[in-house]
Amino acid sequence: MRLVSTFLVGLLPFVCIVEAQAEITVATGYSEQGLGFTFKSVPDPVSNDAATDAQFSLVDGNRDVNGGELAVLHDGRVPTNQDQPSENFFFSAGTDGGRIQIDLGKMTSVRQINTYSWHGLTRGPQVYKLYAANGTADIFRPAPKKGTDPTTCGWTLIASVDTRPKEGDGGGQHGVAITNGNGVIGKYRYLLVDASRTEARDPFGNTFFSEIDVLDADGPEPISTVQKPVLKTFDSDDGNFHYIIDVTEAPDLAEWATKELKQVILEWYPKIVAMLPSEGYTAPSKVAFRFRSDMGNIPASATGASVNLNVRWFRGERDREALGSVVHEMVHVVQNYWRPRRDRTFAPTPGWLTEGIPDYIRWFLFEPQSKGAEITKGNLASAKYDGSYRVSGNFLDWVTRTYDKEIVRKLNAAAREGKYTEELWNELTGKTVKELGDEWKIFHEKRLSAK
Ligand SMILES: [Ca+2]
Ligand SMILES: [Zn+2]
Repeated sequence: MRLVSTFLVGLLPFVCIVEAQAEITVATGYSEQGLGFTFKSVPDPVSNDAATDAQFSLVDGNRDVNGGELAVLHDGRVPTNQDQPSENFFFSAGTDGGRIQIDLGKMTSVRQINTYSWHGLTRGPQVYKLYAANGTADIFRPAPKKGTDPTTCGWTLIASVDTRPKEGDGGGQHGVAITNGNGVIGKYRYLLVDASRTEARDPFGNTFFSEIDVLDADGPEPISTVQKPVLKTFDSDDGNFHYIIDVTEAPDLAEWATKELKQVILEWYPKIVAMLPSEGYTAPSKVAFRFRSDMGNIPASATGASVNLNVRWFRGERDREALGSVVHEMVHVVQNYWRPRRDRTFAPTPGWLTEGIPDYIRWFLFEPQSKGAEITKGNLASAKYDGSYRVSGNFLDWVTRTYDKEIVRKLNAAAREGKYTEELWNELTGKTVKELGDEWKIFHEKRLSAK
């Protein structure tokens, strides 16, 4: 007993010193689907903080020219979807991060530092060390390159941040809030962000940094200018699937989206998942559908577990092709052929099959009554089995009915596992794909001339 007391007493002064220096807290927030940078423990990004008018400069590393300039880090704006390179700053592909210096212009009572990022894959999480300096020490060097420990030249290490999950690639929105209890972190003029890549398995490990906010204890009340997204969320009845429809950019389509679109998602996403299984594979359980007005002439697209819907096109097609196109994109989400892979022996799937499977499911299972993928006298001459989209969809329908009811499931499993080869057609039907293509064409020629 006595021994313990002595031990505690002996330790106390040491504990006090540590506490007096700093009690830095790093809070993190994460949202896989991207819920408008709204986190429990991390405040909203703001546009009137001490970083807004600060000078950002590159100390080390190269900016990826596919992304935005350093200015996007303090423009008060955050991306509106997970793949918006121009709204993020990130270091060059294949490099290991770099260093960014922030000059606040004057000594500032730094109360809080918040950083935000968003990407669907490994470029979502943040890995960096944050240093601060007042810049008055004789040994102070404002721009220490990688390889130089900033604490040896007038900088103080404030925090080490790593928001990578234990498992998975961490795609989604990440927020980090660095604070010091209820007090200030310190009086500083300079900050140094020493960023590392999140992984080195492929060249794409550098974080998509969206915004860095520095809150001044003596500054104005922070104003969030982030446009809060209008999200319709719902789950499947069995609770296995979670969906978001983001109608922020299409309020006029909200009612249609929450009735007809929602109905199709609820019915067809689980159906497609069940239709396209493969060993050890779990399809995404959270899927986001976002109306976007920056898609040019692309009606709809899919990346990861996100489906993008072109607002203008959906306005025109809502009573025509809209729902079918969403079914097509949901098939891409389930196909998941683009998962990041370490295995270089992975055989790529030809584009005509990647697009033929979604169009087969769309035109022959979801909306057969629309007869949108028919071979007619008008298109017969140019029809080829690998003509992609609805022509290949028609070919897959014919092979399914003629040779193997399960062939689409088998082709998909092979494609997802990187094992697709033309040889597979022989194994499954006893014919080469070209022979099948010829037979399919003759079938349609006969059918059409008999009319
Ligand atoms: Ca920004
Ligand atoms: Zn497609």
